[in-house]
Amino acid sequence: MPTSSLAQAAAALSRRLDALSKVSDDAGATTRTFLSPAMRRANALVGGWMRESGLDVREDAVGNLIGRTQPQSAGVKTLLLGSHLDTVKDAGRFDGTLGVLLPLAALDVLRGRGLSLPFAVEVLGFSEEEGVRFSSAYLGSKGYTGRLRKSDLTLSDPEGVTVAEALKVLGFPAALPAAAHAPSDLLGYLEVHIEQGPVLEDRGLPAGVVSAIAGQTRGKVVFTGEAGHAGATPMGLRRDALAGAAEFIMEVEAYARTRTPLVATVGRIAAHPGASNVIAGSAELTLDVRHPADAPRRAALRHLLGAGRSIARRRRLGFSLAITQDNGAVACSRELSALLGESVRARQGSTLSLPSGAGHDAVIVSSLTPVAMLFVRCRRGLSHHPDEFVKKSDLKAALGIVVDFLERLAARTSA
Ligand code: HGY
Ligand code: MN
Ligand code: MN
Repeated sequence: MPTSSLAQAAAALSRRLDALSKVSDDAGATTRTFLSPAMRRANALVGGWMRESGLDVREDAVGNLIGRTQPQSAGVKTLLLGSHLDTVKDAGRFDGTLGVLLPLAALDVLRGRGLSLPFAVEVLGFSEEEGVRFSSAYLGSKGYTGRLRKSDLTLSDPEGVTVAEALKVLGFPAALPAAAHAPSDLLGYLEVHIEQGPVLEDRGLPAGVVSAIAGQTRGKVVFTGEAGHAGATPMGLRRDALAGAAEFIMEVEAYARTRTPLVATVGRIAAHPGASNVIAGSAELTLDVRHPADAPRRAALRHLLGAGRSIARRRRLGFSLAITQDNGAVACSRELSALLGESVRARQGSTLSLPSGAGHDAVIVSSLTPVAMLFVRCRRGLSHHPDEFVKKSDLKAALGIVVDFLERLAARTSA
């Protein structure tokens, strides 16, 4: 099993992040969606690295990759460290993967220092966090925490394949798994993740501690009108679903623009039949609404539901909004975050507590155990983009913080 100095482990981490980014469903881009062929290859590659670090490795019923330092035993608690291995389309190298691979490097460094931890560690590579394929995020961590519901199994992708069918194709039971652990077995969960925003770079800090994770609601919106001849149908006689969708999209943006820190996004739209000389008979779009507090997010949903209905009425269209995901805001554990803050301060001289506008698996894992998150600076805060970038020196800084955190937690647990 490798034992490394901090510098060696950070260099190896950087090489692994590069290698993993090449495991993709799209040649020339990094794309790994839930239960795709690339996801299986990524699990095989990362599972091999977990074994190199001496972990027992398994895949659970929804394809999560799980590596344990020692078998579960009475009286020995487990610390969870992890993030997700799936990606958005044409993704960067660090979103999710950093939180799965950095803990392996930290264990190698601790082994090199001859430190054996008084608790078990489980490194988690969640199979689905982004919600790209089924427009509903966190299916991996929901499976791990026993929160997967029948309604999740019936979600369908743009090709009409359901989650249950996709699981069966890969040989996973389309069951509803129970939680992997009882809360009493766990010490907590630490997720290391790129900030995906500009704050750390603006403050000149390699890392910071996440205070809370914004609540997030996602939905599918459908406008239905009547397809017709683009040349022969007078403007006043049309029921143009795409024009109605366009008016709705502008309302989504206008509403959110005047209510910072609310953010609302239509990220995908599909018009049917989708021909240049045919008036769109229907238009399907995605909606993503987030806010650090729950009440303003719910108010936004109510407003946009009303706006969609009035646009539809005025244009003689049908309108529907189906919620595909709804997660309240989550506060990180004060105790774990304070300990993490001590490590950040010890390693970089000062610390910063900041909220997360992006969603993370910690939102779901927080139902099982207290969670803490370490944010790592990324260039220009760019993410969900192939130019996502973390400097090698920041990788080393984050690794040093997590090693320090594990040493502090070990000392506190042994005391
Ligand atoms: O969309 C998000 O917040 C995250 O990247 N899954
Ligand atoms: Mn992520
Ligand atoms: Mn992401």
